[in-house]
Amino acid sequence: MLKEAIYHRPKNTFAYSYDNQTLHIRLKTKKEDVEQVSLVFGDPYIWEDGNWIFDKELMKKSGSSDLFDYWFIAIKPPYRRLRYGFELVSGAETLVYTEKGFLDHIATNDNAYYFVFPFLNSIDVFSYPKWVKDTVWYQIFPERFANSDPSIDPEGTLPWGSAEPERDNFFGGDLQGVIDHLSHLENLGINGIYFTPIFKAASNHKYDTIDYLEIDPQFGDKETFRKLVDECHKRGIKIMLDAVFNHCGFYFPQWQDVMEKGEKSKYKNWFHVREFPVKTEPQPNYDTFAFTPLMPKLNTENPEVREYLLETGRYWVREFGIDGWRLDVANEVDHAFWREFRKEIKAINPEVYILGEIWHDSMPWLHGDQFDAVMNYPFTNSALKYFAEDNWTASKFRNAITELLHMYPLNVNEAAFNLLDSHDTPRLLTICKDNKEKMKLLYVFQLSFTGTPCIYYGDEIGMTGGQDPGCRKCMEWDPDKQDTDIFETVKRLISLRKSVPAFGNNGLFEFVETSGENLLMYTKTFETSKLLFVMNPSSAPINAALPEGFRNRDLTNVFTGEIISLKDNELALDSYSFYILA
Ligand code: ARE
Repeated sequence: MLKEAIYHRPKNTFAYSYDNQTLHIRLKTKKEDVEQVSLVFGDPYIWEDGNWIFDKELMKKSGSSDLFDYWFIAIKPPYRRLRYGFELVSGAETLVYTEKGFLDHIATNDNAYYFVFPFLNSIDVFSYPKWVKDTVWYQIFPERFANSDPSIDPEGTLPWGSAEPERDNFFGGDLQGVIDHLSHLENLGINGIYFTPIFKAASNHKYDTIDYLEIDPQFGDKETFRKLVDECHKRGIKIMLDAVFNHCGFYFPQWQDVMEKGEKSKYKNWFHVREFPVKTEPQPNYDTFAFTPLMPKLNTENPEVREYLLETGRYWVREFGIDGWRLDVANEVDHAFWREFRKEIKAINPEVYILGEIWHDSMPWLHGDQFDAVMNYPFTNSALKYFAEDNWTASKFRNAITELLHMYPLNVNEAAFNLLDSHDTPRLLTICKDNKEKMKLLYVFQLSFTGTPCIYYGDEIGMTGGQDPGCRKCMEWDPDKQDTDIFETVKRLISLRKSVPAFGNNGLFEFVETSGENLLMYTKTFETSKLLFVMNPSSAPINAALPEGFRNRDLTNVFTGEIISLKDNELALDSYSFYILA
């Protein structure tokens, strides 16, 4: 047994409270090294004749990557406290892994050896707004969705779709345009909208905020925004706004005051100015987002800045009833601010979804005291490498997704914001090199995976576009130019996600090991209902030998409704095809 690879550490992704009664315990061992793991566990205070009383229960393998096997058990300690260790069997070798190292037997004379989950306090359980589990999001870049009110177009606005998007051109998208096209979203089955920034700013992307408490005049006014929120809520559609608290825009009045008065400005400590006078060239002598002089970084350790931003967060929840905040460049703002932000927002409405924009491992923000979730770009990157770019084999993809699922507690995974592209990346169809069959496979995976999925505006009708600004074209509203085949596929998948419990977030996701380079199979299980997803993202047809539970009986293709009878339990898959079997 390779002891160096055996790892457990309580109170993070290896031992956590899943709900008020349940602990999830995980262990990591070298791949294919350990044949059997049992949890050895008991109440820390129950002894008999000087011996600690323990139970033993087999753990199940919850996944394998290229390096590790992961073991899992859910346990409900009667008194919500636990002492535990692991009995590992590998061939003739049996070891007991405890907090104090390895024993050759289960010692009961002293339970101080063992790991401990001291007490399952309900308030410590990672909780997120449960409506998120059943939400399918649609991301809107407001400047490019629909122009319904030309009277508020900024100077130089171009006719809709008349030119390629540039960093600094405008096409007049506005909030009334969203209201006028809600039926498109309803038809697709969307029940959540994520808006990139809508507050007053100079650019077409509005990440350079001038006034956090005003709607940008080119998008409309507060009355129109209130109408938008009401119209969405009437349709069961949630609204999430984009909070840009890491930095402001160059024309933010407080920054302009610093530019004008330098060290004499009463706002000089709202920012991180390294020396005065302030210089923007050749490099800014103040902290910014990236090296963008037009985006001065805000000093969120300054109590005045904190209160200003906290009031922004409260205001749009309190006065307009928004349902979520997406936090821009969230990883560069201090944790103390986010802890306070969460407290303030949840005090007004505990059901608000707090989503951080972080592109990497985000466990430090996901202990339940800061964010409900992050934008799951590691999911995005793995899915694109396998389904779109043909860079990975099925086993490499399984390894990456298995690692991803074990990077966070299950209740964190359930709230993860699973996107395939965004306003910061090339569009899905472009990444798929215009192969829309590959794109459909990505949607099957995204819409059946654990977490809350997001569709980027226009992808559903086959829009293309490269890296920002290319991915920000005007939405295509000419029905003759919309790809209804993609639309109908996404619509059907969303409908299945909503109507079939195993399909959505309540279904347990498990890979089925396959030998083929490309054949991907996984199941989703909810109570007694089990779905089998079989996918071939390659250009060559392949055969799939179906697993136990889907053999020697007629099957239903849940996606099409057709009944399938297989003579030898082999399913033939054309290139770029999928089956969802029950
Ligand atoms: C645009 C171009 C830049 C150009 C700049 C010039 O993209 O290449 O230099 O214009 O002005 C907003 C606008 C962008 C604009 C940017 C700067 O939408 O169009 O850039 O402002 O003016 C990292 C951050 C992540 C950030 C991305 C862009 O971690 O937070 O970079 N995303 C948010 C928003 C953006 C927004 C900003 C931040 C600024 O979603 O839309 O940009 O408010 C790897 C790294 C990530 C990195 C990612 C993308 O995966 O791990 O950390 O994200 O690449 O670069």
